[in-house]
Amino acid sequence: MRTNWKHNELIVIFILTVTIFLAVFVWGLGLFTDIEEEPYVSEETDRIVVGVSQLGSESGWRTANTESVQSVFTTENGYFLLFSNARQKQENQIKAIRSFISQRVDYIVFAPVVENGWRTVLQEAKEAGIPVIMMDRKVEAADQDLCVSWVGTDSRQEGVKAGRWLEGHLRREGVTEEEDVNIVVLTGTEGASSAIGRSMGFAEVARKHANWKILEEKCADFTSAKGKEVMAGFLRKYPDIDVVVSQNDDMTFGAIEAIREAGRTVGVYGEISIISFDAVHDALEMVADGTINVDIECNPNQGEYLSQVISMLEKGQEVEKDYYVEEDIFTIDNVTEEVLQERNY
Ligand code: GYE
Repeated sequence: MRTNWKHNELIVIFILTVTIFLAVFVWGLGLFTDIEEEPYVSEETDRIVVGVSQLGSESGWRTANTESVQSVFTTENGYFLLFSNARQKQENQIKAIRSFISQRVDYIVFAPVVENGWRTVLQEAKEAGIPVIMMDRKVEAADQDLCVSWVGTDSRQEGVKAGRWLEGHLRREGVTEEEDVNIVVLTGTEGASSAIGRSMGFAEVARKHANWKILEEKCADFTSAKGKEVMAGFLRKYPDIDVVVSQNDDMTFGAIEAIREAGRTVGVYGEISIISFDAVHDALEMVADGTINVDIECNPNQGEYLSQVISMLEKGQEVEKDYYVEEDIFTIDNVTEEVLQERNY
């Protein structure tokens, strides 16, 4: 009889232990749910909470852009930054934005990897009353009214600048309008506003010259590895390339490697002219030594502008729809030692 009791006691102890364990577990889950839904805002009322969705880290330019944002949205400047890197995937950006909304941040800043497909999530932000500011790239025109502002670079104008430089270059080289100029274009991420703008701007100028033959435009994703691969393909297909338009410096580095491996020469003293975009430090060194003919600057330092837009919104002031950062053009003639020293990206 006594042994039976012992057995029952054990069962009761076991059931109690399991119940307590389950209760603690469920309570713990509840805690996590709370963390997801309202973690920061209640504790951070004195600071401006900004959720930033960066599209990835595909290029030197992108790293500089991220650093610019992170150096501005700091505690010392009165901000609390939630930063998320989408690794080139739109679905990751949408997830990040939804999580910013559920955490009830004060502002959302995002660099849209592509133009299309944002309407639903932007509407959700609008309904939650959270202002969204685009950085660097844009969403498609029809959805831009769902964002309060944009800070970035004029990519169409950058394409036009590239075209105008080529016009001047060919004139200086004495190339007549009767001679064919064979051009290949390495484009950035498909559907990205910066790639679309650069193609459009360059095409506007190219259209005016019947002898400019754009042999092919191909996406190389703004990365060095892809730039090399696509350029190697172009070289196999087209024996007579005169000009490479490469929509960012990373692709240019890869393309130059491919050209050299194919036994051809580049730049001011070579056979194939190189037009690049971004003007990061390593590329400017290549402009200075004549490897790259021209680099159309694209300014990644957008953090300051973003913080100014936010402080205007905080004061209830009207903000512009578009804020353009300043940009230059670099050739062997104006990349001085000073320019190289100042370029910290
Ligand atoms: O040129 C490139 C980056 O969208 C302007 O994206 C930006 C471009 C930049 O990966 O290097």
